[in-house]
Amino acid sequence: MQERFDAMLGTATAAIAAAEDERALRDLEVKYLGKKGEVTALMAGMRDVAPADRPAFGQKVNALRDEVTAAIQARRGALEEAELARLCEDPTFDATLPVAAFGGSPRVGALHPLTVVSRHIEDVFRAMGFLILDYPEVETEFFNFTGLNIPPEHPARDMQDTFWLNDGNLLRTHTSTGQVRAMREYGAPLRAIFPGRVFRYESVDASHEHTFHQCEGLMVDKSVSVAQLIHSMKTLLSSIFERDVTIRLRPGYFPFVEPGFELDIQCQVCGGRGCSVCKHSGWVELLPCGLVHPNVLRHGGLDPNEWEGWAFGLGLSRLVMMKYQIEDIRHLLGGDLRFLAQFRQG
Ligand code: FA5
Repeated sequence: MQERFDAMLGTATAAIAAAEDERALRDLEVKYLGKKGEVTALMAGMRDVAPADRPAFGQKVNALRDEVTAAIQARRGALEEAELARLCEDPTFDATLPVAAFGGSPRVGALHPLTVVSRHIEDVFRAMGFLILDYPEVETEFFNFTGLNIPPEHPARDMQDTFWLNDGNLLRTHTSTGQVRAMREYGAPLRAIFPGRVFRYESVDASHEHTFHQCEGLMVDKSVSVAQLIHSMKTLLSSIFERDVTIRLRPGYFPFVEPGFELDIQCQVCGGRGCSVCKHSGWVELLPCGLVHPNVLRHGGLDPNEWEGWAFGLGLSRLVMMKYQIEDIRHLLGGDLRFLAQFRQG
């Protein structure tokens, strides 16, 4: 019996060592280790062996199978190395080409959920005649604070902890920076949204990031109303959630609006029962808004006796969390591809 096994091992290892490519190696793998392979057939012959000899027989077949497997692996490694060496010598080989060029399937990327929702918002507002504007992330103190009726020493500056830069500029703490910029750039009447990234020096938890996204909206016209504002917000939120959502308005203080409101949305992650996202309150603060303060219109170069405006500052990151039931804001910018792959469409 031992001679028979040795002979088979000898033939198999010689053939494996001589295999010139992966295809030949795979044929040998099937020939010896496949379901109907020669080593597998030996195991099937166990029933013809005397019961007392079966354990020894089984061990020998296993050892033979292990040796053949090891020989195949070694040869496969050698073939791969040789192929790599050949490619490295080949001046036409481009290591940056997608895997598909070599017959594999390329990893398909996905739009980030923030991009998906941001584009959705842009579509809704574009249909209502709004411009989509993009303003700098590094801002002057004027556009972030003073122009928004928050002069130096005003306590409201402490409402948003700020990353100050050495040159006196700052990382914008909100997208409201676009309000005065847009008024100066386009005058009135004006309808615009400015989605973008904002930064705050604050501690991070499930619903707070130091870097997150907002989308500001601004409408300036001869006569505007809170009813219009609420209608636009309802239109937006129903479109995003593809159903009627429950919202509530509370009075809110922001120096750049008067009156100011906080629009909360019932937590879509827990359905209002309470979870880490809504801090167990059932509501998520999503969208402060209000009528533009006359001083802000003035800073924008507009006469408050002639023009009125409303504005909102949507917490885009929180909206994305609500829409996709993401329980922790840190997933959004965490860069984990397993998280992002879940948003692949099609
Ligand atoms: C503002 O940023 C105002 N500029 C909004 C505004 C615009 C008011 C126009 C009136 C008129 P606030 O600091 O509350 O307000 O932030 C707005 C939204 O951003 C919040 O409702 C919340 O959804 C989101 N947000 C605030 N801080 C964070 C944070 N650390 N992480 C994630 N989202 C946040």
